[in-house]
Amino acid sequence: MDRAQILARSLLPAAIMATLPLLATVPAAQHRLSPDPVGRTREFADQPPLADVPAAPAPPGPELLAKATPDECFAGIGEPYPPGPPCRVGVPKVNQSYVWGLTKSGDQLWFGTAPNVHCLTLGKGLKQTKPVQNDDYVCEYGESQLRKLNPFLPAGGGDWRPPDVFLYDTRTRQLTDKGGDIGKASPMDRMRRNSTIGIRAAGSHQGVVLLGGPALGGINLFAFDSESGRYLGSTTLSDYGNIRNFVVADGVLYAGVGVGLDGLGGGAVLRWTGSKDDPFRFGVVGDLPGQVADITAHQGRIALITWPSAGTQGRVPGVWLSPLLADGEPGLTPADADGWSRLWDAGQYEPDPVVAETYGLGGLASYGGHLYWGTMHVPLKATQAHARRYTPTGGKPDPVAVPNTQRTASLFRAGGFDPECECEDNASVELLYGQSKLPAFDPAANDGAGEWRLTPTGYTPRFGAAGFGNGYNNYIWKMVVAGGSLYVGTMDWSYLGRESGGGITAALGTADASSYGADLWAFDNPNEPARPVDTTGLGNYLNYGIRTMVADDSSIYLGMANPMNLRTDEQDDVPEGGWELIRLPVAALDPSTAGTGRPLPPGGDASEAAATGGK
Ligand SMILES: [Ca+2]
Ligand SMILES: [Ca+2]
Ligand SMILES: [Ca+2]
Repeated sequence: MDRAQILARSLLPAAIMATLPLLATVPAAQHRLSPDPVGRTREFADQPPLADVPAAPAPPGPELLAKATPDECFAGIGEPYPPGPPCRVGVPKVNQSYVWGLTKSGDQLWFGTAPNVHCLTLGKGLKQTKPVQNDDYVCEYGESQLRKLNPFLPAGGGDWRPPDVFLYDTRTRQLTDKGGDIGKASPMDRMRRNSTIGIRAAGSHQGVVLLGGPALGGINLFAFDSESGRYLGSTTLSDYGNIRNFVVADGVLYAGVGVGLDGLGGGAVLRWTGSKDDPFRFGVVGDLPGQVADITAHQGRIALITWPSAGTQGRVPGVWLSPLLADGEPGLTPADADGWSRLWDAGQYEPDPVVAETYGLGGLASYGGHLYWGTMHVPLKATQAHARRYTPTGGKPDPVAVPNTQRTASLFRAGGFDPECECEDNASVELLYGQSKLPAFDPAANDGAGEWRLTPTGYTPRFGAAGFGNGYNNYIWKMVVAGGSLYVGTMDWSYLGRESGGGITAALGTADASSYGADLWAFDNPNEPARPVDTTGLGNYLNYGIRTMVADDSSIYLGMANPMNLRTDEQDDVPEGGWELIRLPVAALDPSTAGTGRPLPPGGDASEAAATGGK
């Protein structure tokens, strides 16, 4: 056991560690950082440096800037990991699967990764911990070497590895590993990095970059000086259990967090009051009933969406608005913490109350005077919740629960805000892509045997069906406004779900091989349907999701989710697994017709449609 492991064990009683959701240990000794500082590029990446790209005509498609490289050799479930890569024994494996936190500071992109999230989600969220191996990925769970080293580690966390931290300079096109700086600073810094599930959030302000994620006993935060690149230190905020997004509004940096383990204690909004000299100062300016997922500025306020926590019944995720930033002292202050109002919740759309509690809300953006958000659905999570509620003693399972509980991501917006009001029930909510009816279970029907009924949601979609018409688009995951358009990134699990059959196919249709991979859609103005920008993972159909996006005047930078940890053969005709950082040039639209929204045509006021379409 190395020094950090001893330290971790001495600091944290095994009883506490065993209750932690995922990891309870420190570094896998075999973990190593990318040997290739620039990453590989694809054919389409053969372009001049950004500064030399002409403004017009619009440059071509996606460009791979950086990608995870294999970090381990794999010789079979439960087998020791052979030395390498390169691997004389076994095959190369790429453990880092998501760009989980991404922020832009000047020309720099700072990001952190997360390991084997697909395995962790199945293991923790769905309690599926039977080891699985196929051509795409392996989840070892309780058979992993990490678990053998630390038997108190929950099996669901066996595929965890310490996350990476990188800096990509868009001007010099250099990728620099910054995770090593953390490890070198002190044993405590190293222990924090090596006890962080993944770097799930990143933000930057006033020359300070903050990267953080859920960890042992709280959230861990790491700070860098964005001007010098110098590592500034780390801290653990033990009151919180999760952190997903930062936002800068009116010159102030805010973060949304979950209180307690997995947000079981609700959520909070933190205002950063730090500096380079003292980077970890925060005040609580929002007190929410659910853990905070995404957060954005909207019409003089902060808007956010919440997520459910495991085991919290009756806490349906919602959309919340802060008091006006300009009221009283500049920005949000602790006096605003109890002043947030709920704009909407998933129970206003989803007719089945058990399914509603399993919704996540994902993607959040302010565009054309409207607030946009989407829904997120972990496959089979609602099926499990249904079984837990109605057959808790392991009775006969509902044979049609699978098709009736699957959901595809829906996309909403709210408009018609009166900026002077307190906003509860004031804005009109409109469904853009979704369903007018969904199955809901009535447990009292059939003399208590229960019955599923197709039930009105109360909404009529303005533009189209859920998932932009693709049943396997299960997350609206991230949104960003760039070049006058609103870009919406999804998770599309059709590749993973292609052989599901049965109830999945009945609910979502047959997976379409021509659209494997994450979708990116764009609204060019608030009044027309979105157009598909790319529906095949931006050059790699194993990229099942667009997890993070940031933008500047000419480009969107996309952090991709790709958990196919055994897809490392560069000679075969299948693309490779592991996270990707991609640049997509955006053609700037005419600012007179977009950006803040094209002027509405006479009689075409979006809020009128919302008044008739929403509830
Ligand atoms: Ca204020
Ligand atoms: Ca797709
Ligand atoms: Ca390949």
